[in-house]
Amino acid sequence: MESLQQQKTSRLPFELPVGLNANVSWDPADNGFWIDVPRGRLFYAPDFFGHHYSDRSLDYLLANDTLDWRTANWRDYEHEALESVRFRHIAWQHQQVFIYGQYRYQPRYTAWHGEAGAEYGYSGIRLKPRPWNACLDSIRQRLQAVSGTRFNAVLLNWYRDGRDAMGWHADNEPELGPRPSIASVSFGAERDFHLRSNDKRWKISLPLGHGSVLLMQGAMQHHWQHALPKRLRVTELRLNLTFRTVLEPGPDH
Ligand SMILES: O=C(O)CCC(=O)C(=O)O
Repeated sequence: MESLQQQKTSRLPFELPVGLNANVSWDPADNGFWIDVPRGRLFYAPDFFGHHYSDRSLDYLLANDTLDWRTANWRDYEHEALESVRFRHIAWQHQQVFIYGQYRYQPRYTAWHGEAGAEYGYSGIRLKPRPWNACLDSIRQRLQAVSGTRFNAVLLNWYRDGRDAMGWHADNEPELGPRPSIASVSFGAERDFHLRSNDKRWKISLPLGHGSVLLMQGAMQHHWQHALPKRLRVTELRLNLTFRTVLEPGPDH
């Protein structure tokens, strides 16, 4: 008979498409599943960081000298208004990106931290890193151990509620190299995360909750896309941190 702990851990808490032929193995040391998919590899750990660590991380990442992040209506701080909030540890911004021929505000707030020189660009913006801090560095160390990758930068995304989202894309910018290893950490509200193969044959939907980790490795960014769809029933905020390795300055540097 399986113990309760085994029952909890040995079954993937979401469905993989029939016929995908994914190879799934439970990794007790890191408390997650390694999932080999065609042309890519995932590691999924729904409870990688415990509640205490995850709660403290949320507090740290949103700490500011202006208001209480738990009760503030963050939609009142869109655009330049976000600059009136004095954040202590993270340089949160409401960025405009160039899409479909015009600049538009992103449906989320963002920040970019990392080593000096780890510059990154997408959709017409160029990000210069703010330095590491205690919380980001602590998370980075844990992710480096599980992924075997040395990360030198992190993109932070703050979804104010379920209206904020991210469309289909791949993290395949030249400065991330031919096989980018991406480590994604989520704190706050649980949201669905979608993956689809570039030929649209396969689609995977998985939940990313408070303290979860998802690694995307191998050639995944060149053969799969991912997205965070809107979920209008979600009223709580969520932070997502994707740790990356920037290899060299990009072409439009
Ligand atoms: O919020 C998420 O889980 C997705 C973030 C993402 O796709 C990205 O940073 O490239």
